[in-house]
Amino acid sequence: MTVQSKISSAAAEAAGVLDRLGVAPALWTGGSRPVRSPVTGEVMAHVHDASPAQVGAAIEAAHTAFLTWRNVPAPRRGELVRLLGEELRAAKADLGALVTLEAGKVTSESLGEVQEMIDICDYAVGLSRQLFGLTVATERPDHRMMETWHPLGVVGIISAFNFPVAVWSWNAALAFVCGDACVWKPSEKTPLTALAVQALFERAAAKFGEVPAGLSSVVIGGREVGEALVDHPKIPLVSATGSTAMGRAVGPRLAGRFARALLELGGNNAGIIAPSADLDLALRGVAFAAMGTAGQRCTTLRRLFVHESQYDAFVPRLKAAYASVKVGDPRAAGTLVGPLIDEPGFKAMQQALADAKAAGGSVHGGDRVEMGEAFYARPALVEMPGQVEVVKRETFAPILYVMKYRTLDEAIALQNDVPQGLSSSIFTNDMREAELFISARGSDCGIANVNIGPSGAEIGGAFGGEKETGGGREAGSDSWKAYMRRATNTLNYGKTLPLAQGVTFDV
Ligand code: UN1
Repeated sequence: MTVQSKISSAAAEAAGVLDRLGVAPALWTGGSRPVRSPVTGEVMAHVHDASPAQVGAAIEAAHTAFLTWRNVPAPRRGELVRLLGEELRAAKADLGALVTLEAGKVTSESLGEVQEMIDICDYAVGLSRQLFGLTVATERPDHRMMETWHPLGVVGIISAFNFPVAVWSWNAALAFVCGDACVWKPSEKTPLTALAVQALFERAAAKFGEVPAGLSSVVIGGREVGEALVDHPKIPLVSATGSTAMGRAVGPRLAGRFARALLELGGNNAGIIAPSADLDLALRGVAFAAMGTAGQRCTTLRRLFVHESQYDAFVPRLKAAYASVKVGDPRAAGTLVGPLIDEPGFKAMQQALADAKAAGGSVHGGDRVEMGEAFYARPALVEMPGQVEVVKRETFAPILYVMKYRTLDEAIALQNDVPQGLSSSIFTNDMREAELFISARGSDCGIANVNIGPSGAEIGGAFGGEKETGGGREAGSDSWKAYMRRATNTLNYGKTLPLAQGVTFDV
């Protein structure tokens, strides 16, 4: 197949998928913003940026929708999310194909991303009957004290290209059952999947029958659209996923107006291969975590600390896996590593490799794989003499820095000695090492795993990290609390008015 015929097939495939998913052609043709497929480099569509007036109108409509939606009983709100999950199940193959075309993920990972959406919908449906607060013992007779959780308002969602649809669903599925409305600014690089998800939401809403207009909307555009969400007084919570630089801009602006920020920023995730590690298992865990999604997950494994006793047994096997992995069209069977998102992504990778070399690293792989206008690269394994500056910085590309360690305390200190704190893992069969790693003096990350890599989390746990990762928690556990406001209620069913702390105030 020539490059040209591959290109046209990508654009044609996108058109077919958008049509089947019910996205009106007017939404993805004739606009000023071209949408390129990283698979072929070809322009697939031209979407329309939202004007400031349109963004404002979407937020106002969402706020009006919220005023109605908050009165709908939560289990009934769950029914909308159940219907959304059904639409996603029916559209899984098509939406997965569009994720591949727009974000460049291999088919299995794109389907996994849609599955993650389905999973969070199922989770949110159950949650819609469990948004409970505590009843607390009160010090006063004939009193009751309790907490109630109420809908919060409009949630602004800013998402990144690498999980173009799942991240929206982690936020939106919870927000909808919590009684909130959502306005979504997808990455400029992946607006088509957002339009497709909005079309599926509208199908679910039509089946539900009484969803207020504007409960969910998509606003496409650049930084200024994100800023409009961040600055709008009718948005009490912005959930933003992306770079630490983005978070640094968003966080203080939200703080300035006392709005909530749920930040999901950079990761620089490590793995430790301990003396007792099962090397077969570790090899598979490291390969997926470091090379999967072409190194473009926030949870991607970027730093590997191998015990000196295992280095010569493990690292050559890992190098062989790097050399054998199939890089290419993510739609093709057998491909494990698809393209980088774009040219700046490829250049950042090459720059990091040059910096690593200059710092004494020995680079294996990392070369460009020629595929027309698109940017494919072989994943790179870099043996480093130590954890120098380039290793401490997050480069969103398939680069794994490998280093030796002697003691576990040293490995844990190295793993924690980066600005980011998202995910981490240890491969060990020593129970003491495993427990130490996840203890208070172990990993300082929001996610700490044993005998699995740092990526590929399930939705049931709270997802997020510490330090420059931003501190936010999304998806499972009690993450839903970010999308609601808590009221503490004290009720007096007696005939006297005892004051707390024994205070007297007799009039
Ligand atoms: C991200 O990389 O932006 O744990 C999110 C994982 C996925 C989510 C990653 N469930 O790798």
